[in-house]
Amino acid sequence: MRPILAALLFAATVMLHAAVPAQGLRPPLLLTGAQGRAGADLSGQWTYSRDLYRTGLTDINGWVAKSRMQRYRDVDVAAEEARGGTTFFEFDMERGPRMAIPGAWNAATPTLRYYDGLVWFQRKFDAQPDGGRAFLRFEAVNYRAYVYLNGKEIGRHEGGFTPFVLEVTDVLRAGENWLTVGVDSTHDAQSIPTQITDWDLYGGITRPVRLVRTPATFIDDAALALTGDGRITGEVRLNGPVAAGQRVTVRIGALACATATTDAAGRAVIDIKAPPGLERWSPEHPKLYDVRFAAAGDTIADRIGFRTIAVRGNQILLNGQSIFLRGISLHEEEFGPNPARNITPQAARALLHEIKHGLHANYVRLSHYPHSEVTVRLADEMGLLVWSEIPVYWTVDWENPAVLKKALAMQAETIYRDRNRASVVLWSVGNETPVSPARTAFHAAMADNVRKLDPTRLISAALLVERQGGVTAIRDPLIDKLDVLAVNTYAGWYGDDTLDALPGLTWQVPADRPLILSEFGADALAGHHGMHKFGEEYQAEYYRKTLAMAERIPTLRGMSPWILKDFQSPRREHPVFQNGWNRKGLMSETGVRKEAFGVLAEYYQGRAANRAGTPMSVQ
Ligand code: GCB
Repeated sequence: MRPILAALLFAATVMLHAAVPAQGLRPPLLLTGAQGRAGADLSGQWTYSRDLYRTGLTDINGWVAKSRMQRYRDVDVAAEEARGGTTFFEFDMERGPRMAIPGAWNAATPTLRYYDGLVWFQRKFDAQPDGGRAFLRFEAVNYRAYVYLNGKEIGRHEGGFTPFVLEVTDVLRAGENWLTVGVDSTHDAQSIPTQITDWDLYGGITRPVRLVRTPATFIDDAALALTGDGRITGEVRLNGPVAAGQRVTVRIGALACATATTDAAGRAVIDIKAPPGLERWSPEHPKLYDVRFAAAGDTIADRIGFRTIAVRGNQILLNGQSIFLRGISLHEEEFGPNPARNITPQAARALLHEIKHGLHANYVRLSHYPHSEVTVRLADEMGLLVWSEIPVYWTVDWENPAVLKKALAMQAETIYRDRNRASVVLWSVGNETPVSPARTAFHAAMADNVRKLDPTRLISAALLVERQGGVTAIRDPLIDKLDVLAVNTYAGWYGDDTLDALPGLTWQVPADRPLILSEFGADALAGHHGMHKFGEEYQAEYYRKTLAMAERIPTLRGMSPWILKDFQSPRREHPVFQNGWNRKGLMSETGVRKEAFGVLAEYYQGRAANRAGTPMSVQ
């Protein structure tokens, strides 16, 4: 495209996207700290009913769904049938098969392995009125959720990896309640991501669902962060009839206590000088404080670490000190032959333990979507810095303002969920998106929005690179919006480079910006040996040579090679080596370390002992 035309198109798309309001992205309800509140965990056995043609939502010809198909109806099918008469049903949630929730249906039964569509889930639970308010909080439903309680629709949500909260105070009844959720895993040209990715479908209610009880006026959200100029700032938001004019108290361990008063909107601003004894959170010293927020008779607790993250020239500074990010990428998949994306504390710990103590890493890229809250909290506790991203991956519908709106909403849901997590230092706004004016405007709108929502963290994106001969360069106008540049590079795996050529490749990157290799990797089948593709020795040598190449990039400040563990992907169907698994893991799906694991572990051990940013030799 001619440059002038491209510039005009870019300007037009920026204007188009500028029409999307940056305000109002705060989810209406957050229930920060929900896990510690009264209520009930609705995990367990739910019944389900497949609905490939979506007849429970819409009938043929676009007509209203037939009542005999509406899975969410508040009806005892067996009792109705016993009564006889003309009525009949083509479902019965009560007598349907059962599935453990949370967990993806693809792992639950072979008949659902590649099912991509609508499934209805139902679970009954008992409740008693307590004079307060009641909510349902879903940590993640992949990809669209239609939620009904006692036959009434209470809300919908789109986006497979972020939480949402629905109020059910007026629908909840004393005694037995019927919760029905339609889960549609289908992605389309306007979804995020679209239909094709390099990971598995994982449809379902993949994270916990909780019934949460609160007083009439309650603390909906509370956040605190350490600023670069030595202050602890944040906010507390109340929701309810007496939210305004309330005294708010915030206690940070035994170290500090701050007070403030809510304004007419129920919001109080916290801003105190960081107490002198405040210990900074870092991977080596992951200090978390017990923080209690109290207002209007309500209390919530959190465990919060305090640290600063900044960029100066081509350095990344954690608590003012230059740091090298010794990382690895991770998909949300537990170890085992048939993962269900059910990230229990044990499953998360097994993964992060390998990263922290096996690889000697201090950083993890949680790709390619927001991971479970369990994982992010554990990263706080164990001391791992986190890159967080939403699945604006490869190509989405860049020109469509409705899609941008979805991306902004997902990003906001992630930021509001995780802004108390000291581990999260980088928000990424995209992965390997091909440069075009519309795409750059889309990402620019995302980056501007992230900056507004969270000025305390850094912005990045995993960019594509351009290769000319032996020279790799970043030619992407998006870099103006980023704090940290990041690129994915696969020379020596994809393409024609021999491994011996890798250390000689040169990089043309800005001298005054920090760079991260957000991905590099090669497939190997655990136990398969040889200096050829899919052999463990080839993968190990690929790592040695790529690390040697990386050492020659003077602005390199970190890396997150692809990837800790083999993961399921319908794109990968070599019948000998892959069988539905992307084999770029340093470990097999069941946790067997490949030879390359040791190469990276040794490199990181050396790096950890070395001063940050100093190049070191690779054997
Ligand atoms: C990439 C993608 C990642 C893929 C990987 C691969 O660049 O970001 O999602 O899985 O390459 O294995 O090709």
